[in-house]
Amino acid sequence: MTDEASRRRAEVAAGPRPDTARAIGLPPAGVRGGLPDLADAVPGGNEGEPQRLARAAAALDDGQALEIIRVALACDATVATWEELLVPVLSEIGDTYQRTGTAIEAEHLLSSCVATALTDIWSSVFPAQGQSPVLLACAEDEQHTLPVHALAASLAEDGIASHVLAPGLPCRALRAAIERIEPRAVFVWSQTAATGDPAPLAGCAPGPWQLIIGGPGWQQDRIPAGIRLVDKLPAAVTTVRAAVTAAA
Ligand code: B12
Repeated sequence: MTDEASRRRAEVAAGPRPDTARAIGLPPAGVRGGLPDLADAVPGGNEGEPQRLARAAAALDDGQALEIIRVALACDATVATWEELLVPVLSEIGDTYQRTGTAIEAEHLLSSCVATALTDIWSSVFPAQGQSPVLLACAEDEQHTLPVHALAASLAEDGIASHVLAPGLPCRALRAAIERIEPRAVFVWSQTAATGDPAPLAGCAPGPWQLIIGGPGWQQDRIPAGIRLVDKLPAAVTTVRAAVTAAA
């Protein structure tokens, strides 16, 4: 961790800026407000980074939320930040929405902060000379893009550049992109059952590329031959990296 990253982590650990919370009529850190149960419900104790991030999202403090995420990404790899900080808070926001029908505004705010911070990482890496391209996309009509950004950022940390075509990419457009980019690895994400019919992907496999899919939406008993399903971000990184390395 750099000195600057340590300093920013200590500053962020001091908690959300009370002036921001007051300005939008919410109590400051440590006082329940906004979405009262959100920070308390995130597992892992009272005052960890996930709780601070949940509190910032609940207070609609995008500056603080983005800062917490950026500092975490500067201190740890994307995989660790995604699994230990972002997945718990996103999952709790989703659960809160399901339980109460609230938190949609916090969900939108946090999504945009997560996408911004991860895009900063993957968009700064360009394909090395002779490197096989990687294509990452969301299934048709799929609006949940954050796991694709997490994968792109994780690969970028390994020096692997990605073409990111998210959200929802119609299958025929995926096929057209594959033909144009000629990637060695293609990854497609489905978050919900509504976008998780894998049958149309049969038109995109097999080929000289490895087609990899991930996400809880996919109907696992209908996956066409030649397509590989992965269940976690680290497995997705390893599988994409192996496909790229094999092609080099
Ligand atoms: C952020 C979010 C949104 C944002 C997305 C913004 C964006 N740019 O991505 C917005 C606001 C657009 C949105 C919209 C909707 N959403 Co939404 N959303 C979420 C939320 C909070 C996080 C999504 C996410 O990134 N998940 C990824 C991680 C955090 O969660 P996970 O998939 O459970 O992770 C597991 C595995 O997938 C794996 N994993 C995690 N990361 C990775 C990465 C890779 C590469 C791999 C391989 C595996 C992997 O590990 C985890 C543990 O097993 C989820 C809650 C949730 N738990 O997912 C709801 C959730 C997915 N949404 C939901 C719903 C209902 C909707 C809407 C229909 C709401 C509406 N009424 O409009 C729309 C649908 C839009 C569409 N057509 O796609 C439901 C889906 C219910 C279902 N089972 O179908 C959820 C589960 C919330 C809930 N509990 O009700 N959403």
